[in-house]
Amino acid sequence: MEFNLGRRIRKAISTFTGKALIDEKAIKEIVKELQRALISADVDVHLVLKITKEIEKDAMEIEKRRELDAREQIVKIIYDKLVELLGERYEPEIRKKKILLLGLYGSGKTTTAAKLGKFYKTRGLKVTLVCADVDRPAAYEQLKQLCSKAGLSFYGEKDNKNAREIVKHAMEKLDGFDVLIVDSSGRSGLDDVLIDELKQINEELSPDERILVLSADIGQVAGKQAKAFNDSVGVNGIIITKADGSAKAGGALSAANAANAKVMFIGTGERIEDLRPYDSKKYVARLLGFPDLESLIEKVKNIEQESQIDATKMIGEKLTMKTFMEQLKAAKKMGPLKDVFSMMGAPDVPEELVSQSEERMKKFESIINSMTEYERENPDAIRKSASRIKRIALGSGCDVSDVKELLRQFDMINKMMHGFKTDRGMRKRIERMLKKGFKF
Ligand SMILES: Nc1nc2c(ncn2[C@@H]2O[C@H](COP(=O)(O)OP(=O)(O)OP(=O)(O)O)[C@@H](O)[C@H]2O)c(=O)[nH]1
Ligand SMILES: [Mg+2]
Repeated sequence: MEFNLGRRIRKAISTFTGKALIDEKAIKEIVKELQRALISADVDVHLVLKITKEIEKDAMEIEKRRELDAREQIVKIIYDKLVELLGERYEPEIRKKKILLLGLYGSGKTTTAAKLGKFYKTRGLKVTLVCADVDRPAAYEQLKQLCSKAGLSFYGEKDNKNAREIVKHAMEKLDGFDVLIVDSSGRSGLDDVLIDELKQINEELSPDERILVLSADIGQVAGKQAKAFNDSVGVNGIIITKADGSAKAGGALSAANAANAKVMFIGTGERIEDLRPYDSKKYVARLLGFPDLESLIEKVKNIEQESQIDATKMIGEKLTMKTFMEQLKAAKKMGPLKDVFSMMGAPDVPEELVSQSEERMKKFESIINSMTEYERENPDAIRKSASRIKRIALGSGCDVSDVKELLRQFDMINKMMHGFKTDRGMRKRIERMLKKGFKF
């Protein structure tokens, strides 16, 4: 299923944006995952390597600049490259025209003829469908039924095996149509018989649009087929059908784009309404589950805010009583103790807990003031020595239990900070601990 591609890319992006730190490793990881996802959607390996290389290069440059919105910038690059890979946007002209649909067996020509007819009908044009499939016995009935279902006028000659004649008669007998859509025979391959028949219809009809109908499940072969049909009969563009049911739609769309075939519409279901003009931006947005790039970026921003930890400050720096106290002081200066928590990555501390903590903090500050320089750097030394604990308690006018409490809290925070380096879920654990009554 095509949503598989979407799901995999979405997952890769959310893993990436959820990282505490965007570094080379994180970029390499998402690039690898994108490669896997695209290759599994049958996108040509060379194309995959090309765009992922470009993504990697651009992302690495952003990483080097260490800008705050690196995540957003990188997600935007991925989005843009996917759009580039999948082609452009087609805007159908709403005007009088003659359309010839062609393609191999079962690609979806007849269904698409009806869908396309309905599309133009709902835009105010008078549409007639012509059955010029003289190969398959049931073709006449199939199109006729679809037409009556969609309220479209139909022309066909059940027993006539000459496609050119049918088209000729249709043109003679019908006037007053705005859009004439001709459904032609399928073949198992692009052989001389098919080419000849298409050329004949083409001469008779002189269509404004010759549209090749391709099924998404042929994947990257779509590129070769588009080229072959264009070389032999000439096509103006293609319609990719069954984009809803195939895991290879990405492969088909990207290959068509690489072969310079213009994707005009995509079919996304069996119902007559399931056809829409192609727009690679919308396609990617839908693939990723967002209506547009802006809303995707908005989401990324939120993830970023949720997980905002002052990672550069915390990581790599050994926590000592000194730095611990510096943080406490800084927080005091800044006012709300909430900032300390937010620096630890736990921004949503309940207010009551914070106000309760202020007093405790003052106590802690005086305890830390009673420590020697050595003790502040090596809290372990205090922990191991009952006499040090006693001396510090006395000096700060607190109880031994307060000193032990400080050590315990310090230890916890130290572990948490270590956890930030490796574990994003740690933040959740801190929050849980805080809710259970972890206090300063
Ligand atoms: N899910 C899905 N099914 C589609 C779509 N387009 C066509 N189909 C189905 O594909 C099958 C073949 O469609 P047709 O329209 O008969 O194909 P065709 O190219 O006219 O086939 P021949 O005339 O035999 O060459 C039918 O069962 C359609 O319902 C689509 O966009 N999505
Ligand atoms: Mg057909």
